[in-house]
Amino acid sequence: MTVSKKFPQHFLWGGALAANQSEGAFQKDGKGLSPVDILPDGKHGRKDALAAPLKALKTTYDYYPSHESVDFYHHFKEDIALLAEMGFKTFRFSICWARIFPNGDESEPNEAGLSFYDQVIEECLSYNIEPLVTINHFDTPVALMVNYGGWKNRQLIDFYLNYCQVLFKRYTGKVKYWLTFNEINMILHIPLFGGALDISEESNPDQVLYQSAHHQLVASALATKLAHEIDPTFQIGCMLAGATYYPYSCNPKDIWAAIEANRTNYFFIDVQSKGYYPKFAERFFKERNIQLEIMPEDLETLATNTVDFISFSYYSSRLTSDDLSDKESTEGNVFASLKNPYLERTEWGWQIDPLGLRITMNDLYDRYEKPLFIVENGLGAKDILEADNTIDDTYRIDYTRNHLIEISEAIADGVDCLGYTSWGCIDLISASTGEMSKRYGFVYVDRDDNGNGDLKRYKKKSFTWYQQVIASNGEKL
Ligand code: BGP
Repeated sequence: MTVSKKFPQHFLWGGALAANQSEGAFQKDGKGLSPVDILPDGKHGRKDALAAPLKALKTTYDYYPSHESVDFYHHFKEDIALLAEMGFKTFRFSICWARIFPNGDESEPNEAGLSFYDQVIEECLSYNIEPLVTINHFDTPVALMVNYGGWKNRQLIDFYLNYCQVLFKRYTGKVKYWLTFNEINMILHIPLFGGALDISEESNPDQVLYQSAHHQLVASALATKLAHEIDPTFQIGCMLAGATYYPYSCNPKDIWAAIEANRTNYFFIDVQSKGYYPKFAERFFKERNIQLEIMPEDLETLATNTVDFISFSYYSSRLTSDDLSDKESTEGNVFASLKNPYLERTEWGWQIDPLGLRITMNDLYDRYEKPLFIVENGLGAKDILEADNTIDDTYRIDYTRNHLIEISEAIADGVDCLGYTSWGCIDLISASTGEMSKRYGFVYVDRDDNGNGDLKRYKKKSFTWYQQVIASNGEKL
């Protein structure tokens, strides 16, 4: 089946990776430890390690999936050539903070780390691929957690800005699109990834989480200011783990529960896009005994340095109710959702809801009226490499096509959408489970959950399909 849809002329088609899940080479060229480097895979206690990372740091595990990962560090030329062959207009990747500042607090950067990203960026530009850079994708150096307590410490704002300054100056004229923090709302759900935080011993974790979030929001605003001073053509985006919550029923109590759940996500983008804390935050903080320490200049900083565009990830809608006790739930992107009887689920239990993407896009655009960028979306599935080296991932083609159809519908609704980067365009390690077998890519990487495999790359069936989608600017879906 081929569907024809309309997309804007300069729509940025592409895909996304993140350093912490693809690079490997975890100690190469002076790199410091990243949060993911201290974690085992799911079978060996990843969940417990995420919940108490300082303890995990002192533990020795049999296997650390990130240490070699899919070794993008040594395969980037071959990988970017494959992306170019698919016709990518943009490539989203992240810079690993600990490659540039191994301990996070040095004043001078590590030249060897920078030279790696010089090469990645040059490689993209040589194919006319627009780099879309995430400055911090779950990647605050572990040393900042150990020595400063992570983002709960206000000093991290300065360390982050020093890091940003190095990147902005070095890549002016080469990189235009920047994202300050990947899925900034994830700090509430995976504090190690989101904020290099260990909250296992905290008496009021909410206080720590929201104080840390405040520091990141100020850091993001100051980075936006700095970016615009260094290069006024820079486009700075926030990044949300998106997806609208639906109410379980038309019971007004369920409607209210959904409003409240959505607000926990909007909270972040309200600050980054509107420039001030939403009114509902006052009551929310009071009821949870959260007292934010806000410096007098912070509110002005937030107000005058809002983002240029809003990016987000979307894997599935979410469902909630006033009474969760008698209802079945299912896995989702980090946090579980109630099971929606109208939706099918992936092998990992994530619900599949393409129309939910149109709904989320309309919600976000109605609320903020700024250009959107879908920077993560995709299907995590078990792929089979056949004896003839082919991979038939028709299910991934169907998933992606159905989501692209809804994006084009949202564009027809009037939403301004800059582009689409599908997640894990080359197979990589799953963030939540540490598995390799949860694959998202158009390119298969020969590696299994135990670290076996020769890392060879193979094109999946979806590779050719996506190539034709891009070549036709969405007219052949
Ligand atoms: C998002 C993260 C990504 C990515 C994705 C898929 O939350 O930004 O890093 O991993 O989810 O999740 P998983 O890898 O757990 O399947």
